[in-house]
Amino acid sequence: MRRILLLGGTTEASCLAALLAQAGIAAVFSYAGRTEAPLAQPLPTRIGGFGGVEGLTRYLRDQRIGAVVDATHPFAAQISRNADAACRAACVPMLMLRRPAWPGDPGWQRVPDIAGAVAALPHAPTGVFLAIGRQNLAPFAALPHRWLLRLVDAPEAPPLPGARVVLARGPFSVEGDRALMQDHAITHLVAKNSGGAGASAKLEAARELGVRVVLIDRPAAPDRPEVAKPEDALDWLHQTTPRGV
Ligand code: 3Y8
Ligand code: NAP
Repeated sequence: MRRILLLGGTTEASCLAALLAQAGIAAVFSYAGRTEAPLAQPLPTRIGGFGGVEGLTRYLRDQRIGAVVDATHPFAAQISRNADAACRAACVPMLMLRRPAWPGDPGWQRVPDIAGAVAALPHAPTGVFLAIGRQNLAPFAALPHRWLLRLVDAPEAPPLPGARVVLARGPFSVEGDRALMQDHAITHLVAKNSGGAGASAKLEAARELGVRVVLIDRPAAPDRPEVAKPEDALDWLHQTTPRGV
């Protein structure tokens, strides 16, 4: 039986890890190592990059990986491109486990990328909740707003001038996000169209408060079979890996 590589870092990846462990299926869970103390998984876990396409291809061959499930976040576009290329090179089947994007809401302003989100914000100073993590904050620095940031780990230096930082790891609640935005007199929310339940609370809270939402569309995904539910990924593994999994 050949092992499964599960590229994780999302709620769906954690759910699939539990299903694989319960089924006694040989699998390895992979984190990028973005956070100091990622959630423990019920599978053998590796943390850190593979070293690009070449490193991942070598990993697939050396570890005799039988199939890859890319359950990374919709905005983790680089790892998905790399996995697509490495799986082609190593002739390993690959499935995307990806939750559907949130459907449009007339009250939301959809933008294609971070630059679009910067351009969508007002010029006059106001309270803005940037709930997009830590990696894409620099482009907002030129704007005069009162920033509220939510990060997983404490930043070494203030990520934006005058920013208030909340340290929290989702999934989040509507009540919690509503109170957070009220306490900080937020008028605008910037979010990624991550989809899923783990990040949607802020959108519901914003709707209730009349906070304007700027929603960043997700990048294109590789052309691979895709499922939205962890149990459908398990079915795919049974059908795809020789002698079942
Ligand atoms: C390291 C693993 C689980 C997974 C939980 C999901 C839900 C909570 C919502 C807000 C939005 C944001 C951010 C977010 C969410 C889940 C999921 C999801 C958004 C952890 C995790 C890792 C990361 C990396 C981190 C990024 C950041 C993004 C915070 C673990 C908790 C904003 C994305 O400090 C940093 O460098 C953080 C970086 C990539 C985006 C960014 O660009 O900064 N996720 N998030 C994974 C790894 O090392 O491979 O630490 O336990 C996972 C989760 N984050 O099993 O319960 O499934 O989406 N993560 C976004 O969606 O906008 C928070 O605050 O409202
Ligand atoms: P990314 O930009 O797509 O990938 C950048 C590099 O990080 C990859 O080329 C790879 O390094 C490494 N990498 C990414 N995910 C990995 C994984 N699961 N296992 C091993 N290496 C990985 O990734 P990102 O957007 O920084 O996201 C990193 C992690 O955070 C992912 O696990 C993702 O699921 C999770 N996450 C991201 C977001 C988000 O908004 N981006 C939200 C929630 C969770 P090498 O080239 O060296 O192999």
